Amino acid sequence: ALRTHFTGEINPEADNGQTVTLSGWVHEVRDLGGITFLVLRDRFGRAQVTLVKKKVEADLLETVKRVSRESVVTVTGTVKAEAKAPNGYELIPESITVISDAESPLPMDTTGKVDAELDTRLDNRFMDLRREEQTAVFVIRDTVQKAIRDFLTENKFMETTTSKIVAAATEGGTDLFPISYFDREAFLNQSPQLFKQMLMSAGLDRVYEIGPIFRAEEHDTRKHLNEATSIDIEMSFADHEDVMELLENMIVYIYEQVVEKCQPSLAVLEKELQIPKLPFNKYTYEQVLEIINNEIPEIEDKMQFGDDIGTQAEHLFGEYVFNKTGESHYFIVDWPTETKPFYAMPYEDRPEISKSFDMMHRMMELSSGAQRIHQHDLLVQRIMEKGLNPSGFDFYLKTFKFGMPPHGGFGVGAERLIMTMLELDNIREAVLFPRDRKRLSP
Ligand code: ATP
Ligand code: AMO
Repeated sequence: ALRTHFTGEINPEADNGQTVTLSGWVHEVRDLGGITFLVLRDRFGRAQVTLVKKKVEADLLETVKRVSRESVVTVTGTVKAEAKAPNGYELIPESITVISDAESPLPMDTTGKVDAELDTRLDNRFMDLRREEQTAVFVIRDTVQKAIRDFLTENKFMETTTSKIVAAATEGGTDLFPISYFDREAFLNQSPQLFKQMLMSAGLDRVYEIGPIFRAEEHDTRKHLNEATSIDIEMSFADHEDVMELLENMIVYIYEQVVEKCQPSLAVLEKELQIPKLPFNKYTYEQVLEIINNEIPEIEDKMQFGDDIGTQAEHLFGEYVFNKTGESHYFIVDWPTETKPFYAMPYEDRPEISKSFDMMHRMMELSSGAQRIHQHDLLVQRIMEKGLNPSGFDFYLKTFKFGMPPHGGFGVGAERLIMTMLELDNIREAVLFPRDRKRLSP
């Protein structure tokens, strides 16, 4: 076998004296004269292979001295408990095979001793991901996505997959990527919004999707991607309050699972997670305006009803909430109907505000959601008021004419969730192969 164990699976006491085979990358070779160490690295950590000059076969030592850093090797040897070694054990080798040589110089440093620029790292992402801090981010992301699936399955949600090639915009008309679709124009989908609502009419009742969304955002920021991953849910016979309750419970469950399952990765990143407290604080849009206008003097321009909450205001308000409550997560609810997409449900008694929310993290917006309009005629009216042509939405509007339950849902950006959880400086750190204004490869 090319491998009997991962490095992290070996128990110094229980496996002492056992013969095992490890495979991985040459993290480093330290030649101290009388003793040479080869540090082998795999996804789960590192193992020290120890070669004592007087005791080891000459050709084994020769192989180790010649092998270049980051080459792929297989080592079979005996486990020896050793308190001085990284995980409390070392491997006394019987055979060492170099399976694939790494050229030198390497395109970037993987030891963390040299700080590479983000661009260099992304250009050489395969190599960058060999750094344990980078591996840790994606180990945690894997746990987060599993936690979401478990949580939603437990709450009777069905995982669905909808098309990414579409004919219409959902989140406003400006930020679409057009593609050619035979002799017609089509677009990459900005959100599964219309599909997930149509599935409510189809009777699937509770659906979710974790999939790509495409947004032709022109700006180059630390929190925008042109291809992001959205965690979308839609639920029937529910209002915006039900949806918010599900969302805050989901976020807490995710944090709990990461704390429970990802301690080694959190330690690598030197992070201690604080599990958010339930229920999340709620501020109405109008309360936010009042606080911004009266209690946050750094914001010079007074805000008026209908204004969007800009980046600076969002940030300073996040600090305000954190200082007041000690919590990073909170909701802003009851947004002006005009600031939200056409599908958000206006309040019956105050149609200028809607049953909508943003879930915020101190650093940025994490999620938007709402109760949706489920009445056909009102929806048509809202589409027209947005300056859109209802005939482009026939396939969607039709599903509102033959029995549509009241429903609501949300979308959470997976990368923003990871970024805020791990306090990453740049959203690109949370994507394997990010797409931004300048980057189309790798
Ligand atoms: P030993 O008596 O175990 O051979 P040493 O103290 O005589 O060790 P060297 O053999 O020259 O020293 O080792 C050089 C360095 O490597 C020392 O700093 C030592 O602490 C360290 N070292 C020795 N053995 C191990 C081991 N098995 N794992 C990790 N570090 C070790
Ligand atoms: P919205 O447009 O707010 O809502 O998107 C939902 C969430 O997706 C993430 N997100 C992004 N992340 C990185 N880069 C981007 N360019 C980007 N754009 C969006 C954010 C955001 O909060 N259909 C609604 C959701 C719903 O109502 O169910 C929607 O798409 O975290």
